[in-house]
Amino acid sequence: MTTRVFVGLGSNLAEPAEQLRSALQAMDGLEGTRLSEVSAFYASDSLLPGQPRYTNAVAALDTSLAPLPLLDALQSIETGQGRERKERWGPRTLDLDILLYGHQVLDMPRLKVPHYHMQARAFVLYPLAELVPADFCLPDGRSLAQLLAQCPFEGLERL
Ligand code: A4P
Ligand code: MG
Repeated sequence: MTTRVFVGLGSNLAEPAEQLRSALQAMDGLEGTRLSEVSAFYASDSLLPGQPRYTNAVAALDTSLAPLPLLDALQSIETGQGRERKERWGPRTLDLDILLYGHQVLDMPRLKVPHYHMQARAFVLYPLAELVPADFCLPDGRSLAQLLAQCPFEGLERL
């Protein structure tokens, strides 16, 4: 049995679009996992001033990996692509966030799903909207349409 998972990809160092493409390929190669769909790539300013612009996208995976093994696998892809964890929110070659894992709500020390900031980030919500039906809802019942209405597209550049 597989679960539909949405992963947010972000990079603002070392050829961001290439980083995203490599990560998509790596995710498709994970055990029990198939990359099903990918959004367009989007550029936007960093939420922290003084950092390079980000490239972001969202991918839909179908995976038989349980949540924590999937997180481990995504973190090894980040590390494999040269991610160094120095400061929280620092510039990074690759950030892979589990946005949604089926309709599950997970509150573990290492893994919180839905991802804590996704409901207010245009660079997550607009690419996600490309991959789901118009009436899609988060596990807490909030509709994606409602979240999009509160989150202006302004500042996002579709690449
Ligand atoms: N963790 C908990 N829940 C999850 C989850 N659902 N998915 C834990 C992935 N990881 C999760 O993450 C820190 C820890 O969160 C992990 O060890 C994991 O156990 P991290 O990726 O090492 O740290 P981080 O990315 O620096 O922190 P965080 O809060 O994830 O930062 P964000 O939210 O990713 O923000 N501007 C633009 N335009 N685009 C961006 O992508 N990203 C950031 C970083 C800032 N500004 C940005 C962007
Ligand atoms: Mg992260």
